[in-house]
Amino acid sequence: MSRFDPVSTAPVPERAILMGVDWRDNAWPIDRSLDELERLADTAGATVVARLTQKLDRPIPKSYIGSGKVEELRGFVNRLDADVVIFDDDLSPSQQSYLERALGEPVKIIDRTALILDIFGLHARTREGRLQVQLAQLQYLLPRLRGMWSHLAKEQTRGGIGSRFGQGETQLEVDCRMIRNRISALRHELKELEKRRAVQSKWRANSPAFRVALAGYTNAGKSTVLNRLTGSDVLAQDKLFATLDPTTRSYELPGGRAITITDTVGFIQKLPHGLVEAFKSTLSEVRDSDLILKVVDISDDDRHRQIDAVEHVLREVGAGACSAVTVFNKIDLLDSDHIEALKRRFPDAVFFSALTGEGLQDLQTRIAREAAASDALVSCEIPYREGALIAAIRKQGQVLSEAFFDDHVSMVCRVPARIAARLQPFRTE
Ligand SMILES: Nc1nc2c(ncn2[C@@H]2O[C@H](COP(=O)(O)OP(=O)(O)OP(=O)(O)O)[C@@H](O)[C@H]2O)c(=O)[nH]1
Ligand SMILES: [Mg+2]
Repeated sequence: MSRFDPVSTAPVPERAILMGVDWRDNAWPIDRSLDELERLADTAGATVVARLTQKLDRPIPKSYIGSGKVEELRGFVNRLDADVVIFDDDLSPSQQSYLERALGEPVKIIDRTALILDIFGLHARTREGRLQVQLAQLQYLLPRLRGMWSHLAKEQTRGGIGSRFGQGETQLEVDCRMIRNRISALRHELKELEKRRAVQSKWRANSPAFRVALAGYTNAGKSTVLNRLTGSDVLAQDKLFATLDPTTRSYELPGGRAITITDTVGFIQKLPHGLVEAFKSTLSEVRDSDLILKVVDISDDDRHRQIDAVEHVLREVGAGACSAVTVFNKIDLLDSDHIEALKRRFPDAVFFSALTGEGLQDLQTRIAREAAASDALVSCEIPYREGALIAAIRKQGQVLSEAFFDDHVSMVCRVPARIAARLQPFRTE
């Protein structure tokens, strides 16, 4: 079927060429990085028709890649009738517009960041998620407007259709101002939402439930882990960045202890800093948790590089020092000898399959152990008027001994850190 088939009503997938630079000190081998870029392109609805690479020590300031490579790329674009060239690293606005001119209209030049921003735009569901993505997209767009308008400026000197649009520079200035206004409106709106989130998280901080957050590389299986543990039905898909907005579920551990588990956006190597910035308030869910479960897809050959990338983002959001447990997920995809060897190598990790449930008990036991370890042993005398606090101790903690007096109860108990803080005024030693 031709791509211009007049009968088909489905959107025609864009034909994409991937362009990667093999830097001398690449953390990822270029092929693996391009495999991932291809999955991102696929998630965004494009079909990859070719991949090109070049070995370089550093980017060429004007054109990013060498001039011979630009020519080669142009040949590929024409021969393969490509709609878009996707660079695996960030291009500066001027490199992007130079390449667009060099390769000729109508091919689009985008980079990894633009592709990720596009996918985020497709997957954002909540108001906050959509605003965060819009903000990051406009911030990306603003410095690139000049390049876009240069096409129209060119048209103006030639006359004809397009030449009557706006007035070159003035129109550019109008657009820049509009985008800047929109950016500050978005910032304002997000601040308001953030305040609301702060109220919620303060409320949660007062609630003694132990808070667990799932973090990890995109597609590691975080949402499936949440579903397996809590019996929920959040979207889990073999797609990159299926989850964008955080979901929190309460959950009762087998011993009866109530905890909450939060699933959130996945990480990726070369995650654009602007996006981390835009998602700061969403990612605060991870930073403010009592325990991070670092979910790793053990079946992925790149798992070590993925772990490094996740550590990098966690540090960036200020969650680098939080207590954490590594969960090697998808053990159903490995043979048992391999798993045994890995267990010996990583004695502290939990081995789990969110798909089959294998290792569920180990995971539950481990969470319970971590929760118990964060508890404090407290002796206190609590006046009866603090009924809610007494009830919280009974519900969330363990009463080891108690004696009743006229106006207070005297207790020795083991309680979560947040209850221990509330017991501070009533402590007896
Ligand atoms: N074989 C196997 N597949 C799994 C397991 N856990 C998750 N998957 C699959 O891996 C894919 C990704 O799972 P998700 O739960 O969406 O992953 P995620 O980490 O939430 O990914 P994003 O939200 O996209 O960042 C889905 O196709 C799941 O069915 C597992 O234990 N074994
Ligand atoms: Mg998910």
